[in-house]
Order: sequence, then structure tokens, then C-alpha cells
Amino acid sequence: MDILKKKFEEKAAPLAAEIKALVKEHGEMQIDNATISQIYGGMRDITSMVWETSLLDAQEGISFRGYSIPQLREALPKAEGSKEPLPEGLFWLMLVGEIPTSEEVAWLTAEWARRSTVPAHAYAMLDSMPTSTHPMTQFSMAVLSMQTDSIFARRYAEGMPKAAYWDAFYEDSMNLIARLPKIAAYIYRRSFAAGQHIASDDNLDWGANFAQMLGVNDSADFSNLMRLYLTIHADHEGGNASAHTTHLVGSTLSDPYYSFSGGLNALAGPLHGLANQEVIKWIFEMTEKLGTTRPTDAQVEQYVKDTLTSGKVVPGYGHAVLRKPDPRFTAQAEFAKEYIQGNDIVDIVTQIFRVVPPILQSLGKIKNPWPNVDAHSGALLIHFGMKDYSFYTVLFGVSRALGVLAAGVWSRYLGFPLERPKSVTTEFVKNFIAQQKATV
Ligand code: CMX
Repeated sequence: MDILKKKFEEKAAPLAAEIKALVKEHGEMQIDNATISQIYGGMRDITSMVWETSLLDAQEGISFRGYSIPQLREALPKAEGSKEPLPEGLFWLMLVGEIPTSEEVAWLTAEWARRSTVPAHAYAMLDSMPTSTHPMTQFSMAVLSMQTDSIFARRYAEGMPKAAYWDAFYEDSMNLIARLPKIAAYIYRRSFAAGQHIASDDNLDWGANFAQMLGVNDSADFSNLMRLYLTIHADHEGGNASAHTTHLVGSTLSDPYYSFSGGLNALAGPLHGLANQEVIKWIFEMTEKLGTTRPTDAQVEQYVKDTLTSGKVVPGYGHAVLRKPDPRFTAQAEFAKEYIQGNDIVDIVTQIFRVVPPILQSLGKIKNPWPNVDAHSGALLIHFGMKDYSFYTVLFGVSRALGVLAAGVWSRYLGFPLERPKSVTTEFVKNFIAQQKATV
């Protein structure tokens, strides 16, 4: 058994026993009641899932096993000469609840390199697709195409007992995460670099190797951006659409390939992960319309108002849970301050942050007028030369694998059952209201 799997089992066994006792003793205690607004309103705020890897607070933002993003940037191990955290360290933290040592992270980097061979048929499948296929479609299909290698599916067919589910889920998750940078870089190079692929360098860490395989910028700063990017996009508790989809599909005992491919399809929606491409598209449309990359505040204000009047959302702003600027936005703004000077698109992102919130606030209906994670990421990528914005959500997806698959290992260890919430008809709701009125 490898060192991470062993450590996971040591942590998981006592927690599983504690949960069993907790549910036995307090199972009838109510944490939440759903209102009719919640039933019709996308199930906001209904506590209905356990997600061990991270927790979202509306005011404070995300914490991973109790660590905020600024704390993670301090505490996680770093590559030599780099100030940014290694995403490998975050995966370790999410899985076992401990900040790993540098040696443990080095082990994980090497372990993922060892597991990173992509089956030839996954590349062949990608090559059979038109290069114009949206990168997220290619990514989800590539993940699914590797399901042929699923250890979970194979062992299940052989009669694997319930207690062994987590082990198989762990093995698949480790293999899948290890392969994602190669798959994603392959999609990038075939779609935007005439199919001129760049070989993997197993001496580099997971994020830096991904950065070099993308081939857009060979500076150390771009590797640093990738390390930070892959860390901060990894997890946002369990209710967001990509995490919840991965969790739901996994609850049927579909293997990690099926589950994560499902999660990617949710991430590909413009209200979720695709917002990162929409932000840059929207900014480019503005600069083109205005004929300048240095608009005045009044010009930006008018463009925002035009967007709203035409019935569209301002991409990168608003959130279903957060009620403050997203700390993931702030981390990227800080990165920009430190590493980037004099980039007009980065300056526009700062300008939008000044101009947009009061406008959204003035509408009176938007619960969160502040920027989310997607408001900043594109500008950083543009700075380093990645202008092909339809690829941006793939980067988000590579990172998201870390959180949802670590959480998936926990779900299989804790024996979470098939997810099956209750739905009702409007007829049912109307009858319910009538009955309540009659009893008052
Ligand atoms: N621009 C314009 N209108 C917005 C808005 C925005 N950025 N954010 C919310 N609204 C609108 C909603 O569409 C809704 O309008 P209607 O009542 O007319 O339907 C109203 O304000 C209330 O919405 P809310 O309760 O504040 O927000 P929701 O929880 O329903 O939606 C989200 C959250 C993210 C879908 C929404 O804020 C949005 O569409 N933002 C723009 C897209 C975006 O950036 N998504 C990325 C989110 C982060 C991520 O998952 O990656």
C-alpha cells in the first residue's frame, strides 16, 4: 500500500466510526428545513451532503481543511525558488487533513509522474475529433475514453466487497489526476498549436510540467501561475455543480472516470466554469467595440449597463453562496500585482472590480455584486500569451479533479449511499399550501 493510501486509511477508519455513532445518536436532529423558495430556487442553502475536503463560508470564502487561501499560500510546500503552493500538497491536505512535508509532496509528484501514461486510444479518439470541437467537449470525452482502464469497474465486475470500494476509487483517482495534464496539454496543442505536441518532463512538478507541455510561455512565472491556479480552483465544498455532479454520479458506484466526466460537463456551463472564458470574451468585445484597451470608467459603466439591458449576465460576478469578493479572485489580483506590470487587460479587470459592484447592487435583486474566481483568471492567462479563451475551462477542470476525486475517495470509504433527493409537483405544492391554510 502506498504511503498516501495508508495514511488515508489511518485517518478514515476512526472518522467512519465516529460518523456511525453520530448518526445513530443524533440522526433525527434537524439541521435544515426546505422552504418553497428553496425547492423552486435551485435548492440554495439546503444542507444535504457531507464533503470532508473543504467548507465554504458566505463571508470568508473557501477553507480547505480549515486553511484559507492566504494560509495555504503560506503553509503548503513549494518548488525550489517558487513562492506559490504546489497543488500536490493541496490534494494531500484534502485527502488526509494534514499539510504534507516536502518529502511527502515530492513522493506524490513522482507517483503521479509514474502513473501518467495515457492510453493510445485516448489520443486516437481526440485525433478523430475536429480541432474546432470545444476543448471542454474534448476533455470530457478524453476522460471518459480512459474508463476502459478503470480499476474500480474491473474489480466491481469481479465481485469487489463494499469495504474495498475506496481503495479502487483511490487507485483510479490517482491515475486519472496523473494523466490530466498530458490530456489537457494535448487538447491545447492540437486545437491551438497545429498539433505540435511537447513531451512531458517527469523531473518537473505536476503544475510546472503542465505549464511546459502547454508551451505558451516558458518563464518561471507562468509555472508559478499554473501552480497557484491549479491550487485555488480545486474545491469549493460539495454543492457546486461540478462537485455535486461528480458526487451524484459516483453515488451510483459509477467509477471515477464516469463521475469526473459528468462533473466536467457541469463545469462546462456558462453559469459555472465556462464563465472564465465568457469574462475574457466579454472584455474583448468591449475593447473592440470601444476601439481602445484603456477605456474610461464611464465607458465601462455604459458597457455593463448595455449588457444588463440586453438581458445578459455580467460574467465573473455574483455567486450562489458567497456574499463578499471571492478570496480566489483576491489571490489572483495579488498575483497580478506581484508578477505583472502594465497589462491593459489586467488593468481592465481591476477597473471592472471598481465599476461593476455598485451597478449590480443598484439593481436590488442580485444577492452578491462581487467578483468570483472567474473574473480574474483570463487576464492572467492573456498576460502569459494564452489568448485561446475557449481552453480556459479545461484548466479549471484539471484543478477541480483534485477536490472532487479526493472527496470521492471519502464518499466511498464512508459508504455514502445512492443519492436520491425527493421532488414534488406544483400540484403537490399547491395542495400543501391549501392544507396549511386550512389548519390555521
Ligand atoms: N449579472 C447579471 N445578473 C445577475 C448576476 C450577474 N453577474 N448575478 C446574478 N444575477 C441575477 C440572476 O440572474 C437573478 O436574476 P432573475 O431573478 O431575473 O432570474 C438575480 O440576479 C438573483 O440571482 P442571485 O440569487 O444573486 O444569484 P444565483 O445564486 O441565482 O446565481 C450565479 C449565481 C453565479 C449563477 C449568478 O451570479 C451569475 O449568473 N453570474 C454570472 C456568471 C458567473 O460568473 N458564473 C460563475 C460562478 C462561479 C463559478 O461557478 O465558477
